[in-house]
Amino acid sequence: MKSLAVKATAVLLAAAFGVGTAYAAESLQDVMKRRGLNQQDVLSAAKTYTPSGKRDEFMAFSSGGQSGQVIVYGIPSMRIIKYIGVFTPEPWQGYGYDEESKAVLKGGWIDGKEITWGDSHHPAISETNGQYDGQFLFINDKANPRIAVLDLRDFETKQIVANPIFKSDHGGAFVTPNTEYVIETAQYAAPLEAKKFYPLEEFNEKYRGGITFWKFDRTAGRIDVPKSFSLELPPYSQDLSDAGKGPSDGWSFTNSFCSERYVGGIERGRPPFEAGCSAKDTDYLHVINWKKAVELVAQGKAKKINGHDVLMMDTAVKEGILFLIPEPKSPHGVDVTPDGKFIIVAGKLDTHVSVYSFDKIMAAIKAGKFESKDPYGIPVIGMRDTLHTQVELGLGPLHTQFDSKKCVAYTSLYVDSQVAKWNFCDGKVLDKISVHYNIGHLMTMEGDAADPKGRYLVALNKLSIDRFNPVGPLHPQNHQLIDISNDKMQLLYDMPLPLGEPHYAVAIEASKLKPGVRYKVGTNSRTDKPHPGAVRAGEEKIESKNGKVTVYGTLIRSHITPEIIEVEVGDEVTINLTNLERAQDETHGFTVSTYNVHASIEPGKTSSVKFKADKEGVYPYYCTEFCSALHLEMQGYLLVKPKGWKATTKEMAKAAYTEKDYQATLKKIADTQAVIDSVVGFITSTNYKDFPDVVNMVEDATDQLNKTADAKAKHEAAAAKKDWEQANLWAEQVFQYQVKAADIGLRAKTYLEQNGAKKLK
Ligand code: RUQ
Ligand code: CUA
Repeated sequence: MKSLAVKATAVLLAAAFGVGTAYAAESLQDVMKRRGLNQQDVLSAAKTYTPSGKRDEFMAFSSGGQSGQVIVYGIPSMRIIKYIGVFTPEPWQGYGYDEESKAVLKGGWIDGKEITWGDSHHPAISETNGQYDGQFLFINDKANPRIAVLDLRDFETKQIVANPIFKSDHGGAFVTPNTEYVIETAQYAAPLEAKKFYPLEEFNEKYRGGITFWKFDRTAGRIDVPKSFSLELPPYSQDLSDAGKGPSDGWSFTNSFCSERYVGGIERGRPPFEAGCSAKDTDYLHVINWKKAVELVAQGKAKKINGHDVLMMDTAVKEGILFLIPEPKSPHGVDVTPDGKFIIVAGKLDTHVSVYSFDKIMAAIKAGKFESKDPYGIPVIGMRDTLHTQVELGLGPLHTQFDSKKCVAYTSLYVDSQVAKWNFCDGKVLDKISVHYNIGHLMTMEGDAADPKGRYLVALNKLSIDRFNPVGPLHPQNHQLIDISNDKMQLLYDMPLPLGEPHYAVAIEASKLKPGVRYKVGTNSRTDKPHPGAVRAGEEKIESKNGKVTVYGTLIRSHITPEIIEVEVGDEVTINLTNLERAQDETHGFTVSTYNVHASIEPGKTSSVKFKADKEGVYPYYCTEFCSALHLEMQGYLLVKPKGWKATTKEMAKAAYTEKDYQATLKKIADTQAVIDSVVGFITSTNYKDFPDVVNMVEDATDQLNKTADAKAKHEAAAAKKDWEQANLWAEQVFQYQVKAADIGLRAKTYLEQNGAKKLK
């Protein structure tokens, strides 16, 4: 202790007299020297560092890979801002632990079975006229073919739909230019009929690929399942897709691999899939007239498979809505240029990217100029007749994204671990940059849209090997931020992503997102409708009949109403809770000991948890978010009583409060009121009404103060009866409301001071 004190004194003296360099403030040069940074590093830091309180220009939505979640982060800071539970239960948000989200997850059950994991690959932001509109996000699950809908007003998953005919998917989610449809394509071919077995010997005849067009109802914010349909496709391992836009609107494009239709079989002495699926020099780009397909389905030309409309291949061929074009070799990505004129395909085993001209494709179709038919009778258009150009980029080209600058594209080179910048109009390579290591997807700002924003590129690297401090054999993935605003690309930042393998990400201008701060009181956030279990303050109740106990409760700092729930063993218990807070960021959580339930209840939301009280005993419940100074006291007891248990007459223990205690509490209330009055005086002396956030806080504080009236009446009534225990406790409750009001008031005052509020005269 003594030596510490001596040290502290020395430091103070040194600071006061400027003695010794160790204690002087470091200059930028000092820091650069100490941390071994060069000019370039400092420039990168300046381009990415986001000071406290400042926000990012873009928001990225990344697939969470095998976590089945979505990861939200800011660009250029690369700060992770949220994880969103999508295909997988996510405890923080109560996702999969409250009844409302369980209903969403249940939409993703397949063959009546619960699936608790997902392999999420491709997120897509909703578009209006080919431009990101920031309203919805879609993402697919490859392992269990499903599509999820997230609403960007609250960043919550609202719907999961399971594909009715596929066993896997990869090419999803991609949206048409006005989000009329969300596209999902099968990956590994299988029989389309549910639970139908055919041997691999019948692969060519009975196994099929396909493409599903999920109808999106923007007003409802949900996929309209009955209005959705699919197109039967050959068993060619359809891979990624993209929708045409501008001149190519109405068409969609899907690349494929393994058009060899190889079925593997190492154990039968055959070469493995990797050999058999890459034997041919070309695979097929699928060209589909989806607008015409919609009409055909409306005309009743689809066949029902598993209750779902499917346009069969022979219909598609007869009606002229499905064509193939050879594409080299084992391709992976397909991307339509922002102007909608070209379709870019990259072959994993070819060093080129191929740029197809939409005009040329249309001309060939119109002229009926086909080089052949595939085994299923689908017309094949000659590659030479449709190519605009081919550009040699490097080894393992995969995905392409676009710049705000005309004709400029970026393609990931998996094997070379590079990003190539090139011009798709004149076919020239412009620049290359190395990334670490093995880049899969890449993403530019709004790089899928008709009007990309340029500025930044993120390389989604599959390996990170030596980039970060080692954490055992399983490494995080590495998202590298690259500045693309100049001729030469510049690497700015490495972000480890430790939550599955994020395949793809999309980024949108932050100003386009308009998330809410609270729900209308009593909202079921998963349906966006009023929750039947919602109640207002004072309406809380517990109903019990026929072995079912239903609690209608509320949450507000810092108590749960009710605080005691009594049930009999074997009862089915449903606890509905409404968060009555209006204050921003005042979330309460809720759990009951050992019953495996949890809810995150944001201001205005109503959530419910349900369980069978199958164990006798005493189970505390509590709020799981540190919401206020008395958060730990935000608690209650679930009493699970033995069958037929009779209450005794024993009274609860009383605390021996006296009149003196009551008077002391009253004094505390008066002092606190003086603080509140001075804060209110400060706020109202400024132009606070010009600050919407402060107006909200003032409303919240007033809400809290309004609650004191009832508690005051109660303590005065008790005092009149000389019941000092009740009088003192209700007076304490008045004080608690005051503390919360004062807390909000002080936050408002600080906000005004920091944001340049002006004094009114
Ligand atoms: S994947 S590395 Cu999109 Cu699933 Cu390409
Ligand atoms: Cu509410 Cu802690």
